Amino acid sequence: MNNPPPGPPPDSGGTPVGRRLVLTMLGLGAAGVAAAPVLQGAVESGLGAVADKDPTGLSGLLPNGGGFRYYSVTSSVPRKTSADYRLTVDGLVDRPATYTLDSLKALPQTRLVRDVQCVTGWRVPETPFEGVTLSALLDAAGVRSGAKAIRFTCFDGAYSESLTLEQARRPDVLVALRMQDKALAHSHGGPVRLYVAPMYFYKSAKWLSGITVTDSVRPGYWEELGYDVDAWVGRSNGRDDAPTV
Ligand SMILES: Nc1nc2c(c(=O)[nH]1)N[C@H]1C(S)=C(S)[C@@H](COP(=O)(O)O)O[C@H]1N2
Ligand SMILES: [Mo]
Repeated sequence: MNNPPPGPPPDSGGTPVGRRLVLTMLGLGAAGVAAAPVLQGAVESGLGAVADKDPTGLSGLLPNGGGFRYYSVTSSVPRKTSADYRLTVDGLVDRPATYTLDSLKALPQTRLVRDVQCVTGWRVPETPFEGVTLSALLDAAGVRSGAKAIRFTCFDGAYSESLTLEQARRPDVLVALRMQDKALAHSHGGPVRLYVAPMYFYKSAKWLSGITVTDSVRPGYWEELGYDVDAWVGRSNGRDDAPTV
């Protein structure tokens, strides 16, 4: 195992990442089950970021429907609807643009069914996501020569993410409007989140509001705290699925 990253892991309220964290999560299972119905109800009725009201981070380990856990780095996130949601595309592009939810819905939609994998160990198998490929939005904007990366920002006012331009152009990277064949719920980053299928789920920024084309990679929120910028599932953050020789 490599050295653990310096910051808290994306999902655990301050426990070191890695094998020790997984064991801790297993140990907390019974307490989590007992508390789950109330906390989960709070999340789903939209009372806000349960995890942030719980400094132990325990509620961050509770299931939030179908194996997902709810995460937000802020204590509350404004709600956006089709009336007031906006996504801007700017930076090193010829044609900066602002999309409404309806204008995103009007573009060709791609559906992917892949496993969701959080870096702390939980996984939701074969989860359908649907939306516009990021590459289509980049092509529409006209990426300028010299551009190397993308910075993503969120209307929670705090989270950010990054991809190289090459990663951003992959066909399995979506600006997602739907998950599990439903409109993306607020708690899952709706109305629009990023979905980076081949990488750990922290790359999939919720409440997406900005796509800025840049000349270099600027590490995102968790990446500033030690998580890998290239977050390929199974071969980053100290995991190595390569066969030993
Ligand atoms: N804006 C924002 N996006 C985010 C996060 C966050 O805290 N804020 N957490 C990340 C992490 S660590 C995970 S595992 C997933 C969780 O998504 P979910 O809440 O839909 O399960 O969102 C990712 N995107
Ligand atoms: Mo995560």
